[in-house]
Amino acid sequence: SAATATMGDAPDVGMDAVQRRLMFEDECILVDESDNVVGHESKYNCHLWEKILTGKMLHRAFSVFLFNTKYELLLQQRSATKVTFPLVWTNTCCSHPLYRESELISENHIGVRNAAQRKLLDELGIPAEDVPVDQFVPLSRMLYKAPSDGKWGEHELDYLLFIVRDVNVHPNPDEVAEAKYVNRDQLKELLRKADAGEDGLKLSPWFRLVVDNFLFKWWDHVEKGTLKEVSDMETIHKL
Ligand code: DMA
Ligand code: MN
Repeated sequence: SAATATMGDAPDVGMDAVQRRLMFEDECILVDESDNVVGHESKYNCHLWEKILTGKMLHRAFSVFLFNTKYELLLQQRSATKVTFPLVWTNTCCSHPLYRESELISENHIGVRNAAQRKLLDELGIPAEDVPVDQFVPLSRMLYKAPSDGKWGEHELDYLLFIVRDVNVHPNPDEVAEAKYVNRDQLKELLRKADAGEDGLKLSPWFRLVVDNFLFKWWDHVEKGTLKEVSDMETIHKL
């Protein structure tokens, strides 16, 4: 309880109850740098910067980039109650495949696809039938590490999944402060504002890595319907 918490635990005292539950219920998949499963650990421990620095908390994650059929990209602003990276703007949906049978299936990346479908519903209210698992195009994997505020951070092996579909969106306020579609010019304007520190606008570090290394090149293939040609699930990009 708050009364018995030590000063060192002080940041957890104010942790949102919904996010706290997920921190202890979600069991993430620990991997090595080649993406072999080596164990599992609570979402809470996986995101403690002090533990990340030991090098033992690398876990599997995914990042969905959803485009409508006008080829606009759906972005979200994370809710103020997120423990890591609150209020930053980022790609459509991110989370972790969990240490459970349905999300550990490696064949055709089914486990990660199942997790993506689960979280698109949870975060954005997108019905599963609007995002059939076979419609995700896994494009690549990237490995990155990034501190958040205070004692939290990320160290992930992140599957980048693209999908082009018109969908129903009903954001869950526990997860998402705002959601909006952007075209390329609108995204460039967001990048400019974030770089200039205008409007207090912040982007997530993983979204920035994808933007800087891959996104605009892949966007061409979204428009041409040739995404599968640029898929490379053999390489793990260390960024
Ligand atoms: C974790 O996302 C995954 C990436 C790629 C940053 P998250 O913090 O949004 O996870 P969750 O939605 O499970 O809290
Ligand atoms: Mn993570």
